[in-house]
Amino acid sequence: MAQNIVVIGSQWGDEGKGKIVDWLAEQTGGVVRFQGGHNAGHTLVVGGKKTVLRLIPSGILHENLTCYIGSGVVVSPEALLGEIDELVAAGVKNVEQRLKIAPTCPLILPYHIALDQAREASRGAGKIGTTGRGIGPAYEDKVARRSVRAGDLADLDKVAEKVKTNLALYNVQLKHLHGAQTVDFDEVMDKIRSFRDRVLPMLHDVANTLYEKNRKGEKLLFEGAQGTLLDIDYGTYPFVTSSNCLAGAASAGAGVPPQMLNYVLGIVKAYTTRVGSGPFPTELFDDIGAGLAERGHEFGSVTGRARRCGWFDAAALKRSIQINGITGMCITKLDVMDGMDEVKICTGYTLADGSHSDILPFGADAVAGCTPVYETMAGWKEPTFGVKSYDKLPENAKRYLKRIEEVCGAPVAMVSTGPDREETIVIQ
Ligand code: 2SA
Ligand code: MG
Repeated sequence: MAQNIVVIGSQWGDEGKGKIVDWLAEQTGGVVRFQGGHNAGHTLVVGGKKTVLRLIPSGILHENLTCYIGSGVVVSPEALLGEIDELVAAGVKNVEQRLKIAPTCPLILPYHIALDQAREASRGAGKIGTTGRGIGPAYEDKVARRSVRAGDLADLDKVAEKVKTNLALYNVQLKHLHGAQTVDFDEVMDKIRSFRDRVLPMLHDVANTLYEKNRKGEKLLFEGAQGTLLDIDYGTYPFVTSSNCLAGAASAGAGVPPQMLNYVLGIVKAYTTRVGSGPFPTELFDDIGAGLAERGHEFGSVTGRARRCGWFDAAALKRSIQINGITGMCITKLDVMDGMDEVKICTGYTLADGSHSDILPFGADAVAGCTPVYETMAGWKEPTFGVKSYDKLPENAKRYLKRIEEVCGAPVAMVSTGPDREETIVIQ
């Protein structure tokens, strides 16, 4: 029987999903993105060569594999074509032919980007720290039922009508609410005309193809973006992204029945990072945090922003394991913790009212009131970098992984010990 895997971020994103998706993709009949947009930054290293994917699924480097963008993704045609051109320039073959996009995907157009950036500027100190890619406004249009969807590109008159209506609404906001530059109708339409002929041939009934592939026994890989704690419903709202980043979102976002999601692989960084604003209970402001940032090269792969670093938060992971139904965890970047004298795991919090919780609460205000309760363990001096079998890991690293399993309540199925495809340990 086919076993389809959903790969999701279990923390605040940047857990290393891209590498794992690329690694697992080989044995599948397709990789599917189901939410987010080009705010994602999925880094793959193959044979020492680094590729950062933003919108295109992390299976595209496998030359015979078809990749799918499901309806839950907001698509910037400009970013998409730019990314395709970069891949082709790097020698990846038939990218455009191997990419299938659901016609129901809402498009990100220039006014979404203008709004995202103008709103962030107006928020001042309360800014969310968005990637400025227009993601939030594009999802707003979807929910408000006024998106220009990919399939609309077939009818330029219809597109023009929608763009006109949307600009009437947004230019007032841009000008009067934010004192920002308005967006010109003709410029938007010129842009749409410039990418239309390349986008239309990629449109495809993704839901039907995935269903049929599954029926024939082909395995599918669903690739999440961002992470559970950035989920629009269950994350540290309002410091979240504008989509559901949970495993369950793969069903609606790809257009497949939930029974098709057989295994949920939660990607879990061995410590914690966050980029953008919002509460982060285990954040470190000292040399230990700076050391993790430096050794882990913790900079946003889309925006280049420095990521905040902290200890492993098992109480946050517990939440993530419950709401995603994580079957197994893949622990990444364990090597970044090599050489530390001691390591800490947050097992719960003292809440603002003095009570104790062993699971992360919902929403930014409650999370901001969490003071972490730590367990301290001895670190390991021996390098784990590039280790390819579990037995060869240092004893203290194994103890750390075991303790994570116990506190979080899910098994460690894989360990990643370096950025390259090969630097991966499979446990079960
Ligand atoms: P947005 O742009 O509306 O989705 O931003 C809202 C919040 O979601 C966070 N967010 C991310 N967090 C981690 N990684 C992301 N992708 C890039 C990366 C980010 C980058 O892989 O490094 O390059 O800066 C990502 N995308 C969105 C964002 O920081 C806001 O907190
Ligand atoms: Mg990333």
